[in-house]
Amino acid sequence: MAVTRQNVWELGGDWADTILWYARGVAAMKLRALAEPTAWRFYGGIHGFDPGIWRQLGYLSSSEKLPTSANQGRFWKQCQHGSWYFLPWHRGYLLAFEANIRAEVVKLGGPSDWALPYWNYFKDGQANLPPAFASQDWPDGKGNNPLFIPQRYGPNNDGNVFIPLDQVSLDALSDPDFTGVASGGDPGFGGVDTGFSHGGSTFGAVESQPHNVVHVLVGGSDPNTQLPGLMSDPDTAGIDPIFYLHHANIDRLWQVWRQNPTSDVDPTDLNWVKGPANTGGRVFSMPMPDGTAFNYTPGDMVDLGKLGYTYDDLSPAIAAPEPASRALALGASRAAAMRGSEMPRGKNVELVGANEEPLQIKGGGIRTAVQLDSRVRRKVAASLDVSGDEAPQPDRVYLNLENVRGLADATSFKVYIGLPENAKPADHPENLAGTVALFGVRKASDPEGEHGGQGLNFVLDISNIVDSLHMRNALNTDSLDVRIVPVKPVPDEAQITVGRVSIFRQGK
Ligand SMILES: [Cu+2]
Repeated sequence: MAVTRQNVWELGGDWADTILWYARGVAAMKLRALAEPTAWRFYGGIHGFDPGIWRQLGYLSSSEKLPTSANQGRFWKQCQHGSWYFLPWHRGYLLAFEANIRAEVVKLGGPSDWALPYWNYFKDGQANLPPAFASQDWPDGKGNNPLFIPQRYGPNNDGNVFIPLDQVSLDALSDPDFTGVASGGDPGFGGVDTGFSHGGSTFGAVESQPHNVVHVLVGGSDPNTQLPGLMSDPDTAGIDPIFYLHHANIDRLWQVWRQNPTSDVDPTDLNWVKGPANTGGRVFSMPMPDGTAFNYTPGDMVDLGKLGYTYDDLSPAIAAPEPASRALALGASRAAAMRGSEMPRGKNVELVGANEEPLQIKGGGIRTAVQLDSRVRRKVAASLDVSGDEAPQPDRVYLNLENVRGLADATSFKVYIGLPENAKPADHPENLAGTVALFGVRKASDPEGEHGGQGLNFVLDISNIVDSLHMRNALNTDSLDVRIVPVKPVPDEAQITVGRVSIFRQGK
């Protein structure tokens, strides 16, 4: 029997049956001891676990028995980030989680077709945290609502949780490639080729935006202690019941992307299809309500029909790109009009320029100058001057923030390029390259961690901005101004640094 995951804001009330049953299922999982594989916090530990942070936040007591080392080794610290496994790993995680909740629901006399709802913060009027998650009480007014957690601070760190739409985007959906390149160009919709990657360094487009940004917007950080909200850190995110509704939306976007006519297909490379186990890495494995383990590969995760579920709405939620002829009529450059057709991208990646020194991001932000190599810059300019129908695809241009390190995951910044001297960034949305959030930065900066503290890399597509600079003759310059503007002021203790700001071209 196929089940349908529904929009949480359209269930017919704040405490519609689907939500009420979710709360009862969560409550049942929360009653179990941490060491039981179907316990609530055990499921959080599958995503990520850090005993120090769990203790600080009150989710682990020092006397508590941890899961057996066999169960920790098999199930815990599994989430795949900064990787082409990001989407399929989380799809299997949600399926198993949903099966556990459904088993509780059925035990309590609820519907056997219960399905996890999703939160589509992009839809009109749906940017607020669904009310059942914001209330400390059950609908009958009794306290201890299991969907409520206190460590959810929101975009202003005041406990009001909503998604400001100027900080999120669905641009990832127009990336035609699932997987991209790890060397400064397009990372693809779904991420770059990695092995088992529990905290990778380069994010795919949909993981970066909206996934990471929504995580830290919901989680925020405690204004008094600066500790992250649960959703702001991958080692605690899976303990927050809203996590699963956010990820159901990301999972839905994968299916929306697949149905997009300009999208390529999911990878066919065996290292993707068979997962990290193909090269000797860990098996993706989830504990099921009957005591068995559900082992899966990315290849098992591509067909919703076979997996037995769908979504009530798979419409794109963004306008399709303008056809080239109409884009030209609207005054777009020829290069932009051609890019609108979203042909597969050339795989040649070349450095156009970089800034000179690492940057510390604090307070209200910082500016730096990216020195451009004149030869490569001219190549970019020439590719933008396309003419005729047989012309090659114009170059794409990417801004990279490399080796971003620090301690505060709930940090996000807006990145602007080519701003005029003395301009106020907020007055120039046309120069905004994008918003990035540092979900995972603490782990990625740990010298003992998976990548030796190399930090995170962010890749922003700036093709259209470069194109319009070129049209205004403003690209004919030796350096390009880049401004990094924190969304909220960054305290010095956060120790946020950017190793290098670079610009790459990608094309023929
Ligand atoms: Cu996530």
